[in-house]
Amino acid sequence: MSKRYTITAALPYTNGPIHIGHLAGVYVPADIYSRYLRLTGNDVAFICGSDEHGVPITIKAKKEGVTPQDIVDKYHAIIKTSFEDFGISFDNYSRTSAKIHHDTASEFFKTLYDKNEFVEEVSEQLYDEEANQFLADRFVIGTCPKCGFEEAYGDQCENCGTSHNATDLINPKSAITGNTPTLKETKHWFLPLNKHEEFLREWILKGHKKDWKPNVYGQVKSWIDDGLRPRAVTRDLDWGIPVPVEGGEGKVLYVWFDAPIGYISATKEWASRVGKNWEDYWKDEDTKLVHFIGKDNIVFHCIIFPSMLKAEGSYILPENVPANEFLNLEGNKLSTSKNWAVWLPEYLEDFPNQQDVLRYALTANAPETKDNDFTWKDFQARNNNELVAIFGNFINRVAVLTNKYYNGEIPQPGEFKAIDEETLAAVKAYPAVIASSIERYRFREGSQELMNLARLGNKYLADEEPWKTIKTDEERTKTVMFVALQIASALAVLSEPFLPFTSNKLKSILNHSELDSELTWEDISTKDVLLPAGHSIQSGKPELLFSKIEDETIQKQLDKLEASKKANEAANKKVEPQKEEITFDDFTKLDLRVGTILEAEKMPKTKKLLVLKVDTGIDTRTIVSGIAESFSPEDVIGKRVTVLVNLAPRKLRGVESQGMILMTEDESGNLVFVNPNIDGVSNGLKIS
Ligand code: B3M
Ligand code: ZN
Repeated sequence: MSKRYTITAALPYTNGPIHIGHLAGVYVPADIYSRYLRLTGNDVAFICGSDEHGVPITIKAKKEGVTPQDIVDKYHAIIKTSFEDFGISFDNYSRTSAKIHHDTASEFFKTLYDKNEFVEEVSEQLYDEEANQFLADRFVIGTCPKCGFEEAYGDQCENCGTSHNATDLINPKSAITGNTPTLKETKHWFLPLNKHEEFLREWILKGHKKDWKPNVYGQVKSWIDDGLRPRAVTRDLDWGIPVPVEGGEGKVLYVWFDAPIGYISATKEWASRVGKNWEDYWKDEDTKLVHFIGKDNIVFHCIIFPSMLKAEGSYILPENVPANEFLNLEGNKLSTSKNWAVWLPEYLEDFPNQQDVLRYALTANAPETKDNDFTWKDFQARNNNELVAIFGNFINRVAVLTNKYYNGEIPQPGEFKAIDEETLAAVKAYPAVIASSIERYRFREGSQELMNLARLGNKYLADEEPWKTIKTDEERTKTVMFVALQIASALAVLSEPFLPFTSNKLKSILNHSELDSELTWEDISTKDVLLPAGHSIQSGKPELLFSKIEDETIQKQLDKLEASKKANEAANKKVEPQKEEITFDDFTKLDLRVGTILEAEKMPKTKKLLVLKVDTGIDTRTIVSGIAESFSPEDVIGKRVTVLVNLAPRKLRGVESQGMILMTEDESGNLVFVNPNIDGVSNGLKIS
C-alpha cells in the first residue's frame, strides 16, 4: 500500500566539500531508500540542505579572512553540485540562511517560548577575555567528562558521542586564543530535557523502537538512563538566527536548535514550489518520518529534536533514525583538516562518469553496524570483479548476441525447459528480497542481492552457452536469449536505487522507453514477460556499463594519500627548541668545508649506512653516513656537500669515519643534503 514518507538526510556543515565518509554514512543510503520508495509508488519528500550556521563556519571564515556568508555561499554551491553529480535525488536541497528557514526557526522558538517550554536562566558561561567572546561549542576544547577524550568540543565529544554543556569540560581551552577561559554571567534559554525524559522513555524504550539499529537504540538508552539535563538553545554569537524574544538581543539560536528545523523549512520551500501542503509531510500521523544521519548526530535526532517537536505539539516524531557508524580511509579516520579524505569533486576529476562505481563500493562496504574501512584496493576489486566481471559482462553478452543473432529484436521463445522456468521464477523473487533488505536499512545486503541477480544471469548464460547452441539448435538459442533478456530487463529496474546512472544506461540499451508502459518494481515479480518478443534493443555496439580499473590508477590514488600524509606530518612537525647558548669561540672550533662525494658504497650487512669517499679539499677521506635508506650510492656520487672535517674520528662497523656530512629534512620528511648553492666554489673552502 502506498504511504507518505518524509526522508531527511543530515544537513552538511557548509565549511568544506563533501567526502566519501559523508556519502557512505548518510547520502547514498538515504538516496537508495528514497529511490526505492518512489519506485514502489510511495509519496516521498526527500529533504536536505546546507547547515550554514554554527561555529565551524565562523572558524573557517576567520581562518580565511572572509565573512561567514562568503564561506557558506562558496561551499553551498560546491556541495549542491556534488550531490547532483552523484545522483542524490533530493526533492529539495535548501539552505539554512534562506529567509524561509530564518522565519520557520524563529517562529518555532517563539511557539516554545510562548508555551513556557524554556527555562530562562542567567548562568556563568566560559568566556575568553582576550578574544572578548563567550566560548561555546567548537570555540572551546577540553577533556570529555565522560570518556576522558582530550579534544572534546563544548557541546559534544566526537569520541564517545556524548553531548554536554561547555562548562562540563575538564581543562577547557579557547580554540581562538588557546587561553584558559574565565566564567562570566550571561542569560540563556534552556530546553529542560529532564522534563521530557519520561516521554522519551515511553516513546523509545517502552515504545516500538526496538527495531531501531542496536547502535542507535543502545546510545539513546544509555543517555536516558544517565539522566537528562537542561540544554541551552541560545548562544552569545553573532552568526546565526537572532533570538526572536525580548532580552535576546545580540544572541542567536544554537545551531543544533535551528538546523533540524531546516528539514521543516526545506519541506515548506519544496511544497510551495510543487503545489503540495507541507503539513501533510510533518503533521499527519500516517506520514513516516525517517532521519538518515551519522552516529555523531544521534543525540540530536533521537533526544533533542524529538523533545522540541513534542514540546511544540503539532508535529509527528521520527519513525526511525538509521544512523551509520563511521567510514575510515586506508586504516585512518577521515579528516578534513588533515586532508585525509577522498573529496567528491576530485574523485569525479579522476574517475569521470564513474559515480556508480563509488556508490557501489561504498554501499557494498557501508559502515552499517560497525566502523568500516574504505581502501582503494577494495574499490578496484568491487569494480573489476563485480561490476565489470559480473554485471557488465552479463549485459554486454546479452546485448552483443541479441544484435548479432537477431538484429536486436527479442526472439520468440520456444518451449521452456526446467532451467528456464527456474531462472525466471528466481528473477521474480528478487524485488521482494531486495525490498526487504532496503526496508530494514540493510543496504549492503541489498546491493549484494542485486549482484546475485546479475550472477544468476551470468551463470545462466555460461550454462546454456547460446554461442554454442546457435550452431546446433537455433530454437533453443532463441529461448535462452529471451530468458537472458528478461533478466537484463529486471536488472535495469532493480538496480535503479543503487546504480541510478547504470540503470538509465541499461534502460536505453534495452530501449525500455519503447515499451507500452514503463516497467515498475512490482512488474518484475508479477509480469511473465518484461521484454516481449519483437521489441528491439538499441542497435550497434552497446555502450560498456563499466570498465576495468588498472593498478596504476589505484596507485595514483594511494600516492595522493601518501603525499597528504607527508604534508601533514611536515606541518605538524614541531620546531625543536633552541639549544643552549655557545660562545663565538665555541663556534669557530667547528671546521666546516665544502666537499664533493667521489665514491659511495653500501656498508655490508647494514640498512642505514653508506661508506663515502669525500674530497674535502684538504684530502680525500672516508666518511660513514647514515643515509642509505634515503639514497642509493649512485644518487650521491658527485654531490656537493657541507662537511664537518674536524669531528673526532670514530669507528662504525669497523670502518673509521673521519667527519660528518650535514643533512636536514625537506617538507615531506625526506633527508636532503645541506647544499648551499655552491656551484663554482672549490672544495676545501671554509664555511663560516
Ligand atoms: N551539520 C552536523 C554534521 O555535519 C550537522 C548535521 C545537522 S542535521 C540537522 O555532523
Ligand atoms: Zn567522550
